[in-house]
Amino acid sequence: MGFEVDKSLSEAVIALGANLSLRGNGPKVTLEQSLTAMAQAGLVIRAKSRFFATPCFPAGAGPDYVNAAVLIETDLTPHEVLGLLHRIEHDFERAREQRWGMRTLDLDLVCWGDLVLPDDAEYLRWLTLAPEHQVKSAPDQLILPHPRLQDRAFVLVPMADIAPDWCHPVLGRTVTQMVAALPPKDVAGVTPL
Ligand code: PH2
Ligand code: MG
Ligand code: MG
Repeated sequence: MGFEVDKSLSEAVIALGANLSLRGNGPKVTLEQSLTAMAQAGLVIRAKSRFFATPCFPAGAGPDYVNAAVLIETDLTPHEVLGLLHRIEHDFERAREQRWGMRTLDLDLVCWGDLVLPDDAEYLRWLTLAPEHQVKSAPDQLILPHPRLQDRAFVLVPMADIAPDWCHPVLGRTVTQMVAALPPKDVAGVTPL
């Protein structure tokens, strides 16, 4: 019986980011506070990465970010967790204005075990979206794993702290392998605080 309870729990990774101060606090304090908010909302935080300073993407679009990642355990559904993350972002005065714009707090659900959402075909469409379209179109539904995960040192390097062996269900590569495939200067730019 105990096994059934365990099976209903899922492990997921949330990427945290911020590059604007809020209520007199810098991004690192905001990220710490958001972890408390997540725990209060019932997410069990199994592992927490270091905090990193990372150059803004796209380059020049704003101040450097602080990024981190956490491994959570929950019996909620991915959509329920997404709703909870949006509520916390809202509490931290996150305004959803500009794509890749500056932000007081960004909480992204980046993967959920080996789940692929919404389905394989739609996932592949987002995965292979040409860079010029990436700038303009944002998915209006939950896509898992995050379709740009493999490109971003500011997501993968923190993830390597907490889930180095997680294997991307479509690309078939572990976090460690995806970090190794990034341009070395991208990885070097992600510096522990
Ligand atoms: N998030 C973005 C856009 N650009 N750049 C860095 N360094 N870190 C981020 O978390 C980040 C970004 C959109 O969510
Ligand atoms: Mg986001
Ligand atoms: Mg983001």
